Amino acid sequence: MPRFDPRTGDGARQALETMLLIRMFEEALEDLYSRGVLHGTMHLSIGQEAVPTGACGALEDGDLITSTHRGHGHCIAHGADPYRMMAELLARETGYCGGRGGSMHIADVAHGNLGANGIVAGSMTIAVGAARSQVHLETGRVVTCFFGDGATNEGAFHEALNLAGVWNAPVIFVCENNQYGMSTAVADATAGGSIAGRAGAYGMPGHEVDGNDLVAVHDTVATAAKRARSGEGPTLVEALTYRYRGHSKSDRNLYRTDEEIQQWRSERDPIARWTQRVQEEGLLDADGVEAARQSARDRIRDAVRSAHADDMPSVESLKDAAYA
Ligand SMILES: Cc1ncc(C[n+]2csc(CCOP(=O)(O)OP(=O)(O)O)c2C)c(N)n1
Repeated sequence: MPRFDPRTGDGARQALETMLLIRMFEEALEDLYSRGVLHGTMHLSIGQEAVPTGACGALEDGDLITSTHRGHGHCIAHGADPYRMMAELLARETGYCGGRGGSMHIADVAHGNLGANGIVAGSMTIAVGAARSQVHLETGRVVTCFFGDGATNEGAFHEALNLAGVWNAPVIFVCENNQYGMSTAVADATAGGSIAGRAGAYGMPGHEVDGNDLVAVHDTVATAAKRARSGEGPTLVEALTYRYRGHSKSDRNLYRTDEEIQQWRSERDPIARWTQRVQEEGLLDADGVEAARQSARDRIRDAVRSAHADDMPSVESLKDAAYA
């Protein structure tokens, strides 16, 4: 059974709270960064929350995911603890990688998250290998592989889809098409006009879906997961979405207009749309919405406070996690 059904009151609340957690987690990161408390760079997925939330909500506990450089949403939606994520970003011993990896290296193997990956398309072949293992080990698990539109012009994308097709591997490829790979618009870099359309070359179904529509993402991935679990093979899902923030902290947004960003924010925001829809459909009332908001706010505030109070790794432990 999928983790939640967004058409029930409980599922609607879970979906809302997860999207809010992702957004508030990243807003907290921005705040910490601007105050000089958090160092390095990071890639925020604010605006894209319905993709990981809908996709991971359609999976079962025990299923696997692979992630990207923009992976906070994948982590949270697949069950990671925001406190341990925050500790990782604040370079604390209690973080997922003992504070040594930061944003782009968080893995949460206990919940089936095989990890973020700083190499564009780098997790795609890992996902196919993991899916092949599930077949050999007869676990009945499926693997959801998240990647960006920029990854679809890397060799690894084509190798991964080809091998998944040849092996009939239980993978769901979820492309988060947020319209840009750094400053390059999808249309300027992608032949053929459609990422989902590439699925046909590898013998699998391809679906384009509104990535800011929680239910559309959930249902498409649920269908793909069912297909993968029953041995019918992989699916490619192209989820159309948008990132409001720059590519990373050094982006000055010179390749797009403020109007474009504002249009997505005001007309297509996934959280605003879901909040409105659940109330219109009577799944949650205003108090239920506020309770989800308050719960997410409390969890993020506790995560920041607790992580902040933790120790940084000692100098003596510097080499503990070095393998070469
Ligand atoms: C193999 C490789 N090439 C280039 C880079 C530099 N790089 C980091 S993120 C990025 C853009 C990726 O775009 P996309 O896959 O669409 O993901 P998004 O950032 O939009 O989420 C690039 C080119 C990299 N990390 N790895």
